[in-house]
Amino acid sequence: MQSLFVLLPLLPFLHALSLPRQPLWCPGSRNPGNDTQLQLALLESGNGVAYSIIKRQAEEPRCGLSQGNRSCGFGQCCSGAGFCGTGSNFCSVPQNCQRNYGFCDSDITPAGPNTSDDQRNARGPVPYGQFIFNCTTPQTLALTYDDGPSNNTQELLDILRSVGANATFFVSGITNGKGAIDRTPEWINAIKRMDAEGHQIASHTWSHPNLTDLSSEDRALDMRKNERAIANILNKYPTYMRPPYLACTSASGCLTDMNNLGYHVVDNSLDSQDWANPNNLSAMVDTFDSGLGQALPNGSMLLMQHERISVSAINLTRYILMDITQRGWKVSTVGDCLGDDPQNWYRTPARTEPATMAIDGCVVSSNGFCGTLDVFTNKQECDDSNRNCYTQVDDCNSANKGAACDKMKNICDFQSLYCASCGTMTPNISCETKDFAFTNQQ
Ligand SMILES: *[C@@H]1O[C@H](CO)[C@@H](O)[C@H](O)[C@H]1NC(C)=O
Ligand SMILES: *[C@@H]1O[C@H](CO)[C@@H](O)[C@H](O)[C@H]1NC(C)=O
Ligand SMILES: *[C@@H]1O[C@H](CO)[C@@H](O)[C@H](O)[C@H]1NC(C)=O
Ligand SMILES: *[C@@H]1O[C@H](CO)[C@@H](O)[C@H](O)[C@H]1NC(C)=O
Ligand SMILES: *[C@@H]1O[C@H](CO)[C@@H](O)[C@H](O)[C@H]1NC(C)=O
Ligand SMILES: *[C@@H]1O[C@H](CO)[C@@H](O)[C@H](O)[C@H]1NC(C)=O
Ligand SMILES: *[C@@H]1O[C@H](CO)[C@@H](O)[C@H](O)[C@H]1NC(C)=O
Ligand SMILES: *[C@@H]1O[C@H](CO)[C@@H](O)[C@H](O)[C@H]1NC(C)=O
Ligand SMILES: *[C@@H]1O[C@H](CO)[C@@H](O)[C@H](O)[C@H]1NC(C)=O
Ligand SMILES: CC(=O)N[C@H]1CO[C@H](CO)[C@@H](O)[C@@H]1O
Ligand SMILES: CC(=O)N[C@H]1CO[C@H](CO)[C@@H](O)[C@@H]1O
Ligand SMILES: [Zn+2]
Repeated sequence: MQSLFVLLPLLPFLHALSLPRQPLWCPGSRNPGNDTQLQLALLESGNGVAYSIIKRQAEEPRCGLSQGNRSCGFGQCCSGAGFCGTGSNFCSVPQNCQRNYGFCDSDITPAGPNTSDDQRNARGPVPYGQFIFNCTTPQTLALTYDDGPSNNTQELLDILRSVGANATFFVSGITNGKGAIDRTPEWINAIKRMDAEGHQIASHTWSHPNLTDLSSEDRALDMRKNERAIANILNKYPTYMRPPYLACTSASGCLTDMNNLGYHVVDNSLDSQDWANPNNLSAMVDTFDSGLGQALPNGSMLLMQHERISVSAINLTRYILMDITQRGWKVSTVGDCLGDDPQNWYRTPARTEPATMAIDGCVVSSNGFCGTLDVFTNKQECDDSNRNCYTQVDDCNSANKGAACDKMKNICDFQSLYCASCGTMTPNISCETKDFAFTNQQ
């Protein structure tokens, strides 16, 4: 089916304020001529069910702003060009789906208890709820990558590891049809690896909306969804965020909302402009060189790049790392370049349910330690899972992972109580991972 659609190149999503609001190309648009072809092809294949679905769409295919604000039917998404359908050509955000005229990927909610009631105390010296443009530590370069994780993450992490450099990843939860970060093994592994190798994980929202345009409620919802998804992977979520398109005005109440949610709002001191010419390495190198040329010898730089632009994430990063070490500057995370203790970069969610953790998720993750809980469905398995829990605490202690081991032990203790009471009482209460919820000790 897919091959009959007009497949448009998935251009990396761009976010400078200076960009025209309407892209020149039309994401998600379909050529009606090809709709007819699609129907014929399905008829020939004798696939009656698929044909009837497509036919219904063909009869009432239009939706959205340009189409009298018509909404699509249940479960259908309204593409940018105003057609109803399913799949990432119609449903993926931010490019392909018109929100509010049907379903969009942004409407998906990660599993697990929400973070609505979490304490969000301000900690550390870095201001909350206002834009941060510069590093404060002299002679540091903060490398930041938006819109990941992506197909470039692993190679980028290899490059950073080869020189021992730490960077900051502003990750978005469910963009560009890549699947939810906490439900896609590739992205789960990428985010765990970022964390394990000393990089900072920050939020770039769940669905990449223009936050200025949203109501306070929708802003908080989108931020919290990304919190839950990241916490499903790492059992912690960021206190640093970068708004998509750098759009989060004070007048709209966005900055106040970010303050209430406990976020540092990170802009940049130099935009690599990788989005302007995504294949032109020398243009990016020129931009970087002239930015660095204007910096004082004891200055600093907070650079913005895009992870999905391969020439930027891979080639430009290689160039920068070579160049910057010659200058004697240090590459660091945003948190480090602002002098903020790594403990302040994240919060621990008040509530967690292991059954809703990401595939192979950590219930405790810190300093290279990933504590897991084996899934159980009866009392016997609960006890086995609990024994393995304590084994991990011992291993954790042997490896001197400090506070992480105490956190893990707390969870094992909760589980021990749970296993002792489940499956035995009248009425018989179930003994399953999904019914075991624990509270994280702050
Ligand atoms: C569609 O919605 C937009 C924005 O809400 C509004 O400005 C416009 O008048 C509506 N059009 C119709 C035909 O209802
Ligand atoms: C979060 O969970 C609480 C408790 O279950 C519930 O009362 C609240 O409505 C939820 N909030 C959101 C935004 O889902
Ligand atoms: C990422 O890689 C996978 C397989 O390696 C491929 O199917 C997919 O199209 C790629 N995505 C992008 C955005 O390049
Ligand atoms: C990178 O982060 C790790 C873990 O926080 C830290 O031990 C290491 O010193 C950092 N490297 C640099 C160059 O700052
Ligand atoms: C974000 O929304 C605001 C308010 O509607 C608008 O002024 C601004 O241009 C939008 N930014 C982008 C990049 O679309
Ligand atoms: C790439 O950028 C450089 C420097 O801005 C410019 O001179 C060159 O023409 C560009 N190349 C292409 C193919 O656009
Ligand atoms: C950086 O260097 C300039 C010029 O040499 C000097 O005026 C300034 O005080 C220095 N700033 C810091 C933070 O050392
Ligand atoms: C980027 O680096 C790759 C090797 O990793 C190389 O094949 C490619 O030609 C480079 N691209 C540019 C634009 O220099
Ligand atoms: C509770 O159910 C389990 C299996 O589901 C069974 O082995 C156990 O005997 C039951 N206990 C009581 C008190 O009914
Ligand atoms: C009739 C028609 O417009 N056919 C187009 C369908 O889409 C392909 C590209 O996928 C075009 O090459 C055809 O011209
Ligand atoms: C003190 C300092 O370096 N301020 C700079 C922070 O970044 C903005 C945006 O690039 C510059 O305009 C400031 O001069
Ligand atoms: Zn972005």
